[in-house]
Amino acid sequence: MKTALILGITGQDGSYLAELLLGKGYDVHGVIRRASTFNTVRIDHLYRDPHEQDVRLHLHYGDMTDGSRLLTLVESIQPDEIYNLAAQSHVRVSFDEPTYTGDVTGLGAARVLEAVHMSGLNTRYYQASTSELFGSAAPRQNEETPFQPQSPYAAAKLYSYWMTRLYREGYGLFAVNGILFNHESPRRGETFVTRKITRAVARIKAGLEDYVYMGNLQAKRDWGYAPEYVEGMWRMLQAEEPADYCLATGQAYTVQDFLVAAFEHAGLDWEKHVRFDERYLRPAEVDFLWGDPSKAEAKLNWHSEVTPMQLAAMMVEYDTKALEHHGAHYVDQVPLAWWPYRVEANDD
Ligand code: NAP
Ligand code: F7E
Repeated sequence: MKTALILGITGQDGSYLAELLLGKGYDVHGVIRRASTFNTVRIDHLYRDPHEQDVRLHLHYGDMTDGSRLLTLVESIQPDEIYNLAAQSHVRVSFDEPTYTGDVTGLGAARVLEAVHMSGLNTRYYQASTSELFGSAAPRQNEETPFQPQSPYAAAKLYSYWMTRLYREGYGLFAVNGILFNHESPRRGETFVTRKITRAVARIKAGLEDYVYMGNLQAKRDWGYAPEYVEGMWRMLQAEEPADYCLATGQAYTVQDFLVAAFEHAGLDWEKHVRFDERYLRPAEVDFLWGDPSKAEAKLNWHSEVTPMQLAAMMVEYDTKALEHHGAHYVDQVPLAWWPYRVEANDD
């Protein structure tokens, strides 16, 4: 049985990855942050009382800013694989909190890499790199495209990308960068654009709200389905040699395309309900991310199935059901386990 340590286990990707690894028989350790309220809603369905027999999910308090704690965890858990998914991951917020983002998202990765190096273990390391690294570089982007970051978040991720390569090339660590294009799901954080739209559609449809206020609708993104992307992360760590890979659907749409599809799926006219608010603009924008996943397809046999437009429909369905089942005030606390892991592939 292998042992994995997931940093960022309470996030969208961390929760799907924990499910995937538990399903494969791993012992899974996850780091959670101490908070005054419970912040484990995405993994509550996986949690079992530690007093029971054969529990394989273990949670530990820790923080990416606390290097000594990270070293203690690595040395005591002795993981075969570490997935570093922990980050202040919101691009717009990174302009408000640039140095905090640099500390957690950039230096945090260096702390984990150094902990692995100091421990002398043969742990394999996955770094959650991002298509935001490409920034203003012209599409389609792949592993050879030069980076042109456009935000404090992307600059922090650029540092963690290069530290991962440095520990691979300098110290021989099995350390890889997954350069993932946007990936979404019903578990997506509520302030990222897809989930903001699908939650708003559900609430407008239910008569709870009339309008949603949006920023730049002309940005283009390549949106995939998060459970498929965590499978790709795992495949990167099972490869014979460490290497960096892009994961993407290869399809790009504007924010407006996604928005129109979401409203139409609910039978609503988007133009009656969408208003502009400049507070959602960014000091620098990433206009066009469109990924080329050929390398991952050829070397990892990884393929995306769910298209961006199917994703829009799926997320509207989820948010609508969540409102019906749990009411307006409980929409963020619905159990997520019942949502199907995979959807049937339909035409757009
Ligand atoms: P997410 O939902 O925002 O989850 C981020 C995770 O990091 C959460 O578990 C969060 O804990 C944890 N975290 C934040 N600050 C921390 C700190 N100081 N110490 C310890 N943990 C901390 O992000 P995601 O969408 O799952 O993405 C996973 C990773 O992939 C992130 O690194 C993100 O930057 C990167 N990425 C995401 C995408 C995408 O489209 N989703 C694309 C490319 C790369 P709390 O729950 O306590 O906040
Ligand atoms: O914005 C535009 C916004 O916040 C997408 C993170 O997971 O993916 C994510 O970063 C686009 C941008 O994601 C609103 O200006 C318009 O052009 O959903 P988002 P992101 O910035 O692409 C990358 C790959 C990551 O690595 C990040 O961690 O949508 N947009 N109006 C809006 N965006 C938001 N959030 N809210 C709006 O009202």
